[in-house]
This record gives sequence, C-alpha cells and structure tokens, in this order.
Amino acid sequence: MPIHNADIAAIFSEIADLLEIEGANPFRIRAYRNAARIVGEWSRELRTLVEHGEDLTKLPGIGADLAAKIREIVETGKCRALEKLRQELPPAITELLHIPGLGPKRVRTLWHELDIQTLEQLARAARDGRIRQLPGFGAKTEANILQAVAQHLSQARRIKLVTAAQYAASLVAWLKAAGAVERIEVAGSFRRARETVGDLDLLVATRDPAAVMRRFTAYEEVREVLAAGEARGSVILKSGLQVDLRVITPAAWGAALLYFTGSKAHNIALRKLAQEAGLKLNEYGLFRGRERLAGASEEEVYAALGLEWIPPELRDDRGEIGAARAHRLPRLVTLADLRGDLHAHTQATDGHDTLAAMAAEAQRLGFEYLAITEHSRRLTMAHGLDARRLLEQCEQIDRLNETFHGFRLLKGIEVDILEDGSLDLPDDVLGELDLVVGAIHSRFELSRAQQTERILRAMERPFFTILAHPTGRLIDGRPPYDVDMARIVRAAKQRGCFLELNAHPERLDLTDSDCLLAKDEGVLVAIDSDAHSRADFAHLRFGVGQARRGWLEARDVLNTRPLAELMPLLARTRR
Ligand code: DGT
Ligand code: CA
Ligand code: CA
Repeated sequence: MPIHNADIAAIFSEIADLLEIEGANPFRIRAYRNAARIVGEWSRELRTLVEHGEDLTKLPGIGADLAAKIREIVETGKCRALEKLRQELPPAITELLHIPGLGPKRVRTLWHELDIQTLEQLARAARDGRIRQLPGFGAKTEANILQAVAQHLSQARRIKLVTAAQYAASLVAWLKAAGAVERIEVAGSFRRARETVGDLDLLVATRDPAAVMRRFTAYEEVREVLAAGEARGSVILKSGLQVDLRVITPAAWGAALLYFTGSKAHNIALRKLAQEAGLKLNEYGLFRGRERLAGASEEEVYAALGLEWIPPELRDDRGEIGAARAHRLPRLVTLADLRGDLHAHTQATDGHDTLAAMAAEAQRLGFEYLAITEHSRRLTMAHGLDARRLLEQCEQIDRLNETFHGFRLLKGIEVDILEDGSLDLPDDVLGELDLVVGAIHSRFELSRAQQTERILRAMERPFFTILAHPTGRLIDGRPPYDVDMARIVRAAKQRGCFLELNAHPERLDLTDSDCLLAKDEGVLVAIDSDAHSRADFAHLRFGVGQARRGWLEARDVLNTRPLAELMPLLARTRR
C-alpha cells in the first residue's frame, strides 16, 4: 500500500509522543517532532523520492537514522522503533494527548501517579476529583479536562485540507490510470477549500461505470467497502478517511458536480430558485417537466437559473447567489496574483534553508520580493535574533540584493509581542527594517479583554506593519486565543497596518469570516507562507483558498502589489 507523507509524519509524531511520555532525551524527541512536521508538510511524496533512490538526508532535519526509518516505512509500512515503544507503554496512552492542555509531561504524571491509561480512566479520575490533587493540576484544570474529554469523545474526526489533498491525489491518479475515465473531480468541501474535510466526494464521468467502480474498490488503500453499486460507491481508506464515489454520464457532469460540491445550504438555495421558476434542479440536471434544460456544465446550469458561474469557495449561501444574479461576484484572488511573500524564516533561526536558497526559490516562483522575518530574541527555542544578529542579517541581505535583478529581499522580523503589548526589540532597531511583523507566541490564555488590549497596544508602536497569525490557533492542536477580531480590524484600519492570513495549512488564520471583516473595513490582508524551508512556499495555495472563501480579491491583498507599490504602503505604517 502506498505510504503518504502524512502516514510517515504520524509515525514520527507518535514516536516523539511516546518518547516524551517515557521521559527520553529531549534532543531525540525534538528530532522526531521536527521530522514529523517537515515530512507532513513536504509537498512531494517521499515515497517517490525513495522509489527513485534519492538521498533523503538532503531534506532539512533528516539525518541518516531518520532517512533509514523513512525508507523502512515506505517499504514495509511499519517502523520497528515505534512497535518497540508501543510494547513498552500502555497501548492507548497517546489518545490522552489529544486532550487540549495535556502534553506528554502531564500524561506521564497521570500515568505514573494515578495509573491513567485511557480516556475513560481519565474522565473517571476527573469526576472523582483525583486529578486536582496532583502537583501542577488543580481544580480548574480538572474541570477543563473533564469537559475536553466529553467533547473529544463526541467529535467526528475531520482531516486537514493538506492531508486530504495527498490522499485525493493518489486515488485520482489510480482511477485515471484505468483509462475509462473521461472527467474526474474531487467535489464536496474539498473543492470548496474548507480548512478541514469530513470525507472526500469523488466524481467520475465515464461510459463504462462498472470498470471504474471495480477499479475504485480494488484500490490498495481501501480498508472496507461500504457500498459498490452501479452509480455510487463508498469506501473507508486505511487512514480512516471515507471516500464517496459517484459515476455519471458526461451529459449530467455539470449538474452532478454542482450538486456534490455543495454546500448543502447553497444547493437548497439554488433549488428554491429553480422551483420559483417552475423548474426542477437535481444531480441529473435542470428540468422543465421531463425536458433537460441544462446539465452538461456548471456554467450552463447557473446560466439557465439567471446566474453567473459561482466559484466553489463562495458556495455557502452567504450572499453569493444575489451577487451572481446582479453580476457583482468578486473576482477572487488567485495564486498567480501574488507578487511576493512577506513572512519567511531561514537557518538563522528555526528555518532549514539559507538566505540565498530561500531567495533563489522565491525567484524561481516568479516573485518580485521576499521578506525575511526571523523570530526575535524572546523565542529562545527558535534561536530568536537579538539586535546584533538581526543587523548582521540585514548586511547579508544588502549584499545579496546587489546581485539580484528584478527581485529584492526585504528586511523584516517576526517580533514577539510581549505580554504588556510591547515589542521584543527596541524601536531604533525595528526602524532599520522594511517591515515589522508582530506575533504572539506566549500567554495564550489571557482573557479576551487583556489579549485584545495587548495586540492593540503592539499595533500602536511606531514600527508595526503586519499582525501575524492573528488568532494563534492550530487546526489540529490549539484553539484560537480569545480576541475581539472586529476591534482589531478596526484598529488596523485606523493605524494603517495590515493583517496576515497565515497560509500554513495548520494555521489558516484569519478564518474566512475574519477575511470578510477585514475586507469590509478596507484592511489589506497579507497572504504569507511563514515558510521554514523552500518547499513551504507550496503552502501559499491553501492561504489563497482560504482568502477566496473570505471573498478577497487581488486588490484586497497586500502582496499582490508590485514592489514599487508595496514599498510606499509599508513605509506609511512607520511613524
Ligand atoms: P464534509 O464532507 O463534512 O467536509 O462536507 P461536504 O460539504 O463535503 O458534505 P458531504 O460530503 O456530506 O456531501 C457532499 C455534498 O453533497 C454537499 O456539499 C452537498 C451535497 N449534499 C449532501 N447531502 C445533501 C442533502 O441532503 N441535500 C442537498 N441539497 N445536498 C446534499
Ligand atoms: Ca465531503
Ligand atoms: Ca460525502
């Protein structure tokens, strides 16, 4: 069975968790954690690299030992190091790590002190009031744990778009290779670019449905076939992801694509529109009586309803249908509109590539500029820069810039916003830079009022250009910190500074509705990769997807500006 990057990442991450619960050497743990992150986000499948015999140690953070493990996983589907650890520790203990607030250290304490090995045991101990008695826990933590366990047990699992994209790509390639496929598309929430997807909805147009269905159920990654009829099939992959397949005739392609792209709310609104015109809309077409008026393409169906074609990211019944009727749909931003990137790291801090390598990749992508924004000194674990190292980097950038034509590295910093809203470097240092990206990396638990004040105060500093990842959430791991986003957007407008939509597939904050807020207020959004390696520029497409869900056009986005227009915009934020 083909191994995806997400599978390898999951193994490394489980090893790191288990090692940490076991109390192993922190450097070893960190090596696995880094490897999990890098592998999980690598845009090319490592399986292919292994098959081509490429040297895996060229990947950032991957030494000979990890490279051998990747090869082992790709070739055998297993990792002996993990199996060994699993034997040493209780089988379900990593489940406990899914509870927000429980890191490996706490899990270790719970295990050693109270012999808690499962979520059920955890809930029972919390109910019995035994957890609050442990050092470092307390009654509040106990209550939080109880609530989190209940929520976790009731929650259906959704997977990140970046992971779904990898599973989808290899299944689509497998089906295409069958030959009978005329058209194929992943519809549903995937096509609408939602941050996470519940399942994949695959659509195939073919004149040989039986052949396609046979090939679908014969896919190596299928764990269980739930249904396999003439026109529809449903399977569960080994990863646990469900895939629904509809097989249709080419004449109904557009109607089916429209229907299975959804959202459900959008479909219902369209159907109502059809009914009001005395028509009937379903997955086979748009009908008057038995006559099919439209169905071969989405454009045709929308047109027959008096609408412009609506981009999938807008299909949420949030005003898009009225806009399509009035010819007022936004011209959504595309990846090709981006002229550069305003948030990236290098080896100088926790990135994996050199300044020169990052610049070369940005140029290869056709960018006019790339801002280097390392962490500041407070983030010691990321080797954050102090004033001296920052100024050294600026000199390096100056030297490199002399060698470029039609491209420029911008001097920046991702400066820590401290708890009192001050910035982690003095103004005279920040004033030397082209831009200052401010971000919160600590004290996520402050109250809404305090957190909002903290950010507003930071924005008031004389040199503050962009607020990075404005809510700090990690889709799989950490809820957003509590902030009054409407106030922050208004303050950004008054201050003339910008908000970042962080394109990292685990972050993607701003959310779609935050983007709408920014657009309404006229605050420009920077769609930034937050790249920690050359490969990470591939994340930008997820940021663009999110921006499109938020109705953003090229003119609403800061880094669609050519350099000559960007520089005055950045300069205007300086006081
Ligand atoms: P997900 O899978 O939870 O991320 O979200 P979706 O939007 O992919 O939902 P899913 O997989 O249940 O269904 C795919 C599409 O099929 C959905 O977006 C719209 C369409 N659909 C499903 N059920 C209904 C329904 O009851 N009524 C209508 N009008 N459309 C439906
Ligand atoms: Ca779906
Ligand atoms: Ca589905």
